[in-house]
Amino acid sequence: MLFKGHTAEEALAKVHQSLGSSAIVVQLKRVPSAGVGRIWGAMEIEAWAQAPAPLTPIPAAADAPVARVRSAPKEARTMELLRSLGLNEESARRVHQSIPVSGAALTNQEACLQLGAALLAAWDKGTTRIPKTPHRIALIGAAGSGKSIATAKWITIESLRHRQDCRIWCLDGIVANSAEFLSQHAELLGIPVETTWNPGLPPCSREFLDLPGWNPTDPDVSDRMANLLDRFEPDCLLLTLNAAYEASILQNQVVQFMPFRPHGLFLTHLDECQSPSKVWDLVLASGIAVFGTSSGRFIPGGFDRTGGEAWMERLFEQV
Ligand SMILES: Nc1nc2c(ncn2[C@@H]2O[C@H](COP(=O)(O)OP(=O)(O)OP(=O)(O)O)[C@@H](O)[C@H]2O)c(=O)[nH]1
Ligand SMILES: [Mg+2]
Repeated sequence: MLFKGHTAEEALAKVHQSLGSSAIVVQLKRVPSAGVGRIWGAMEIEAWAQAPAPLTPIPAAADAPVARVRSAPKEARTMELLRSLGLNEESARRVHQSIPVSGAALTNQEACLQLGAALLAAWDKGTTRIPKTPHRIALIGAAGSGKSIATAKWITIESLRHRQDCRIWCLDGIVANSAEFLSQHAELLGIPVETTWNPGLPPCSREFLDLPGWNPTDPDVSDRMANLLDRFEPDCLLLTLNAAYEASILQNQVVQFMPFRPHGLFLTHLDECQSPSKVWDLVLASGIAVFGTSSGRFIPGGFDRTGGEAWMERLFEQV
């Protein structure tokens, strides 16, 4: 049977409502919306699902609850698969918990589909605060994470490919913003660069804020940055992470920058590391999705907006 929803979560809720929590999703794909949303490119999720095969009773141990014994084959296969995907224990636990408990024994393919659906649902949930077309963009993160290079790529694309009028604010934190190359690059493109905050300027269709990186454990510098962000009022605030860093360092940066309430993640240095499990670990831990990626120093090359499906395919290619 076919079920549709605006998000994977919504489509799956309909599947479970109609076929029960042990329904097996056999295919999940994103398709152009059937309604008027198609005009502006809206997408929806199609889920093909079937009712589970009737259970063959499994003799239960005298002291074990029946439901647990019945779900054991599925539980074991799902956890086994999650580990083989390279996700860390915390992510595996989160994904596992989000899959409805079912007594049906699953084939590998069915278990993969259940997992894929759960991962996409988590990704979609993490995109709710990311606008489709951002207007006021700020990349924040630790020093040297690749914010200014990514911003230079982004303004080039907005200005030359999309013909948008852009402005860039290159502001100092407590330390001076040393991204000279960004100002020079913007000037080459004819994009105005502001180095002091001036709210009286007429708005542009795309405004970018470039700040030097900082360590959020320093309260003074964090206050200053929070103040600048409050004034700029970004509709797209992205925590920028160097994907080539150790997973534990990245997880730590996510925790430290969460109080700034980023809308999404932006990953740089994809030319040096493309580990899909690392990306999923970050999305699952932060609860926010990856808005885009940047790979390499060359401007404007290697700037991409990839969605959850692409990262899911990369994850499953490893198995
Ligand atoms: N290989 C590679 N190098 C990169 C990438 N992005 C940035 N870099 C390099 O990383 C260094 C830091 O990049 P920036 O864009 O200046 O980093 P930043 O986050 O703006 O740094 P601060 O403003 O000092 O916090 C530079 O030497 C860049 O050339 C990337 O995707 N791949
Ligand atoms: Mg910079």
